[in-house]
Amino acid sequence: SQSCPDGAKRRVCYYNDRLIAGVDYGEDHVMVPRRVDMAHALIRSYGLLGDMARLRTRPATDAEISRFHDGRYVGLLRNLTPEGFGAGGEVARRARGCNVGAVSTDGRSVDNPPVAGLWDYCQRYAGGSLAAARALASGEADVAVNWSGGMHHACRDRASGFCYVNDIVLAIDELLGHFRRVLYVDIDVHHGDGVETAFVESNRVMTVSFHQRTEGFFPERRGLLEHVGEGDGRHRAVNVPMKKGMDDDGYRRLFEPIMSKVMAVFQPEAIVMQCGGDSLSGDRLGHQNLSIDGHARCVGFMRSFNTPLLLLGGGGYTINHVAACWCYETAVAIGKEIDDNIPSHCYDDYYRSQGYKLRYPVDKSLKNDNTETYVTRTKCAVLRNLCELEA
Ligand code: ZL4
Ligand code: CA
Ligand code: ZN
Repeated sequence: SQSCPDGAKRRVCYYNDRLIAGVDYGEDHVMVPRRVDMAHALIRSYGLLGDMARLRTRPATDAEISRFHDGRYVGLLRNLTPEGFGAGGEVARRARGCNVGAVSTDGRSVDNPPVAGLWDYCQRYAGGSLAAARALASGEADVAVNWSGGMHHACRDRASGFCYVNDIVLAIDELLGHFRRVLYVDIDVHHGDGVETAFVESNRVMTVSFHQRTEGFFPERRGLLEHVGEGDGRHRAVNVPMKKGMDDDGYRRLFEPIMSKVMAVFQPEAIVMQCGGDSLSGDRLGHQNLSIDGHARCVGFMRSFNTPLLLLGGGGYTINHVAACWCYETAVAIGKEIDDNIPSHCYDDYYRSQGYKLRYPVDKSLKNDNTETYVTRTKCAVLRNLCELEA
């Protein structure tokens, strides 16, 4: 991994678990784990599996998950079944205390439902991220990929924002056993609050989140420019808040100078990147306007530093867009160009609305509230904070 020039191939390890695709958050819930299977089917149909080593792994153990999570919360998740929950009483009460199944005023819609097979699901996506971290630590891989991971909101003792177990914190913790400094970069449209909080006082982990910061957007009151980390971690939390309608150009004018500066001042030995697909144009929850090229350019940019790189999924609620994006980013990880025409495969029908092309057009009618002045000011403010880390 020391000296492969950019554009050159990388040794890529890839994790996929078919059982994750069957997890059901509820029929009208926006989180659809099947999108990971759709991405996998696309990756296979493009012939990319032959360019990667497949990670063989086991689900994460209770002990591994307990390295970050609270023992009582782990015990609750492990024993939670929709039946036990439905029976009401003690289990449901304890679960609600951990933000699982907390009911909103309409009496049914919840962010974190007590899904069937919940613990198995958590063990599998966390197992994938841990295996990916180990593949980087051992030097087996230059890039390791787990599109089912990236659950950045989960806290030590509670679920949040569709996330129950924080596989990112677990993977970073694993990397810290082998690397002195680990950089976390989060391009999901939401703020990476769970990861930032876990390492807010650490001088060995820098967290960087790019996100939509508008009135009422989840998670509220997080990800402000002035949140820069605390104690030993001061200036090692970086937040890049954006308005609605962010396009490829504006994003790039923030991402590249900020990440170049981060790499220069922090000098990480490993990078973990959360590639949430809800920052793409046309997402059901996000209001940004990135194209697949704009999103993948960020991945390509981080790859170009030749530092061990862990790629994770995250959000993404227009599932055909997300699957196309993660397939494209898998090709970027490998260093292979792929055709825009989607090969015929089992999930074909989902791509009809985008003319069976990988790259779908952005929303030309969406107003970009990120003025040139806003982008310049935000960039300068972030760079100024980062200067504080220079010796
Ligand atoms: C939904 O089930 O802001 C939309 C949106 C539609 C179907 C019909 C139910 C309608 C969740 C979201 C009512 C749903 C209202 N349907 C849910 C404060 C909230 C309390 C719950 O990408 N209501 C909470 C979480 C965010 C809130 C975003 C992003 C995760 C990630 C990484 C998490 N929660 C208001 C919303 C549903 C829907 C269910 C929804 N939830 C949109 N935004 C939220 O960063 C994976
Ligand atoms: Ca983010
Ligand atoms: Zn998100």
